[in-house]
Amino acid sequence: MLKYILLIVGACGAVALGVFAASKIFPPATNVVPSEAGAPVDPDHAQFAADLKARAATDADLDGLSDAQEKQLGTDPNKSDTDGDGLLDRQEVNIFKTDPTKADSDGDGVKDIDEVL
Ligand SMILES: [Ca+2]
Ligand SMILES: [Ca+2]
Ligand SMILES: [Ca+2]
Repeated sequence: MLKYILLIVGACGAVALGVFAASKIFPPATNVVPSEAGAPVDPDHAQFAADLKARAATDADLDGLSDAQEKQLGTDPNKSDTDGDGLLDRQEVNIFKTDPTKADSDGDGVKDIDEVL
C-alpha cells in the first residue's frame, strides 16, 4: 500500500515539476489583452476599439460631427449622411460648405456629390 502512495506522490511531483518547467520555458504572453470572449487580441486592435467606443459616446454615427453639433445643425446624429447624397455630414459642413440636410443644396437639379467631386 505504501508503495502505491509513494508512486502517486511521485507522479504528482513529476507533473508539478513539468508544469513549473513549462511555465519557465513558455512564459505567459505579456503583449496580449484578453478579450471579452477570453481569446487574446492584438493590443493595437483593443486600443482602436476603446478609442472608437469613446468617440461613439459623443458622435453616435461616427461622421466626425458631435451629437451636439448635429443637434445645432439640424442633421441626424444617428445618420452619417443625413440627406443621403453620398457626402458625410462632416464633409458637407467642414469641407464642401454644402447643406447637409439637402441632397441638392442649391436646387439646380444636380446632387451635391456630383457638383463637388
Ligand atoms: Ca455625428
Ligand atoms: Ca449625422
Ligand atoms: Ca450628405
